[in-house]
Amino acid sequence: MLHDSDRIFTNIYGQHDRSLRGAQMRGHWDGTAAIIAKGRDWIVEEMKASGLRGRGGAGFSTGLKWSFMPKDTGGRPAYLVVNADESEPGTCKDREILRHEPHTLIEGCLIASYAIGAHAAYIYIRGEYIREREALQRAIDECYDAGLLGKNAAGSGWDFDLYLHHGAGAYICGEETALLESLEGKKGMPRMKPPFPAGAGLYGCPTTVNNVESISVAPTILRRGASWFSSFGRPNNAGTKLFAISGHVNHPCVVEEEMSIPFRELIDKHCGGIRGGWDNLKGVIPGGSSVPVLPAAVMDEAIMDFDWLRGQQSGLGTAAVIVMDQSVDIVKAIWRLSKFYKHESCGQCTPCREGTGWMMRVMERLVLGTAEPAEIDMLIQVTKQVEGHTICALGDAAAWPIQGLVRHFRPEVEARLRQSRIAAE
Ligand code: L3W
Ligand code: SF4
Repeated sequence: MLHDSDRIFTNIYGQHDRSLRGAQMRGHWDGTAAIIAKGRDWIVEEMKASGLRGRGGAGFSTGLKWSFMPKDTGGRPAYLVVNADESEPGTCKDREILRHEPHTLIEGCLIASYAIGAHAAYIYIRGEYIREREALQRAIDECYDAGLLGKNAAGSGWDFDLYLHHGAGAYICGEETALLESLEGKKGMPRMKPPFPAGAGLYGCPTTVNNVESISVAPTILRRGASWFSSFGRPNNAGTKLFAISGHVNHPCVVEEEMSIPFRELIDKHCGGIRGGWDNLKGVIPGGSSVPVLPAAVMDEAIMDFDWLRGQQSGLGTAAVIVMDQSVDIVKAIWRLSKFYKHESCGQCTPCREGTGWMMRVMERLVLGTAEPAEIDMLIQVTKQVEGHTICALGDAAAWPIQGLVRHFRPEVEARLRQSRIAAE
């Protein structure tokens, strides 16, 4: 059980002073130079031991990612790039950090950059986040004025500059290599991996790309210790986590909770339950639009972490929990996601460019009830042709929600086709 004193984000609702002074009074920027003085290896090892897995969707170990950065860069600069392009439908957790807790992120940028050998970091923020950008820039300016950024940042002996760059509203720029392309002034099109950014990232230099939340929790982990952080959640699913809960709950919210919290507890404790009661629950997309929907029966016993949800052929993703009650037309809801992915495909690889269009059009016929029943299996075959055959994960993200729909709601899809046929006769 998570107590208030265990929360990293103590101002997530903006109820306290957001300025540097306020952040310092809540414990941020406390002993930053002392953490840095412990050295690069200590920081990376402590992050590994904490068990923090990336909070941007993929869940890759943050400490391990930092350890990939070469110590000998061959004269090239190293960079930290923070992915604040939060665009995954349902996801609005980083927005709260940017608005109300910007100092957790800025302090995290300094410490992470030192740990990977970077003297500069870029925060790539989504174009629509205008107020968030303003709040973050104000906080960055405060830090420069206070000597926490710039030469000998925070008295650490490390020179460090932080730049804010805003995107222009393309979902694909949240994919790490498309983001790097965009930051370089080019069209946001994903690169083939490998090489991973640690080998060749921004301007071909060693780069670490991390999500806002991953960087923001690092200073508190290092202050309170890896074992404190790893004491929350199940093994391999450590820590506290921001959940963004939307849809048909009584009180949608963003909340920091212990990883591995049961779904029922999360919703009852923070959202006042399901609209119309638990019997009214139909399904949940547990981790942002890219992960497959799960039906109420599965969610009844769900544990909200990476491994449990993966075991159900879904995922924790960004922990954007989209709750749907019985009023939802689930076929139409998934069609809407197909339309989104078709629109956001960058078009450079054929399975995604053509496949997202195919999937959307068949989904459209399922919504209208004009598809042949055999098209359901054909649709699944198309998703298999796209999944795993593309340059970036957008292709998978377009395929998975449809697979989830057919896996769990096939009788509903079939009944819809039968009813339209009867109506047409
Ligand atoms: C060096 C290796 N680095 C992996 C690094 C890699 C990346 C991280 C994870 O997609 C997912 C996507 C969305 N040497 C490495 C290595 N890395 N192997 O580790 O890599 P990967 O490829 O597993 O994932 P990704 O490309 O970062 C992210 C899904 O998250 N998603 C969330 C989307 C979220 C947003 C948002 O608004 N925040 O867009 C939800 O499910 O679909 O599958 O850094 O370089 N051998
Ligand atoms: Fe572009 Fe889609 Fe290929 Fe990703 S999978 S690179 S979005 S065409």
